[in-house]
Amino acid sequence: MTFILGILNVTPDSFSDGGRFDSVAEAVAEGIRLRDLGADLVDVGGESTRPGAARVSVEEEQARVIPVIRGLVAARVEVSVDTMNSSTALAAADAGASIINDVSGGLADPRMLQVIANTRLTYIASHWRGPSDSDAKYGDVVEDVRNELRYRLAEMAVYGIDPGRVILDPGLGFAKDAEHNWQLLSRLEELETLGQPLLIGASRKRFLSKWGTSPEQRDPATAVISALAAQAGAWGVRVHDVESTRRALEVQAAWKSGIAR
Ligand code: PMM
Repeated sequence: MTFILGILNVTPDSFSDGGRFDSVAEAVAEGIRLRDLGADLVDVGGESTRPGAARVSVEEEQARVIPVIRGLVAARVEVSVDTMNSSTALAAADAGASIINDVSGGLADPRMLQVIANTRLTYIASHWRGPSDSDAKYGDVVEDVRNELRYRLAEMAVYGIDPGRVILDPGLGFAKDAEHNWQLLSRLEELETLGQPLLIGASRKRFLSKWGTSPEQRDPATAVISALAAQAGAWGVRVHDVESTRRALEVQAAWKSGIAR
């Protein structure tokens, strides 16, 4: 089974759905809607991680996400928090989040891995090379990403983080151009040799612009990637449009098992 993480960005500047919510109640209602549509987890983010986005203060980030996480947890929605900040990770854990999703894989905040070690939560660590697009230089991108993720795992081990609760993510679009992203997707099995579950975050990203000029128009391409990622054994997919991905995963499951449930 492949998990669906439904994206709930409570940021004014995220590229695809920023600035949609005027209140905590609206954001919580949207998270519940994503769960009801089939999201296994709702991934709450308060700081746009899009390359080149302005950083917000940790206080501002927490003011955005913590009340929403509390509201979702009260409604029995499983929550992951999309943050690069250890203090936000800690506050989210206190508020009831079950997963910390860190696009920097522990590189942005030197205290993150210690917090992950202490909280014992599941940790999603992405491949990352810094906040800008300018580091997209690779020999063989799949080899390089695999080696850099392996190095992150080794660092986690230093903190005593059990690999059994670590999910890895190739970080599509983070210091990667379209060709890099497609290489990573088409050779996903090489990343699987790291022995960790994999999360794929392709939803509405610019490398899909060939199949949709606006972010929403990229949802069909995103759903196809969800199905193919599932077929390749991915642990999860992080998407904006939960419904189309849920349907795609149902079709993939029928294909794989020979039974439509
Ligand atoms: N991409 C974005 C944000 N968070 N988290 C994970 N684990 N993987 C991703 O690929 C990822 C992420 C950027 O997209 P957004 O602005 O639509 O949230």
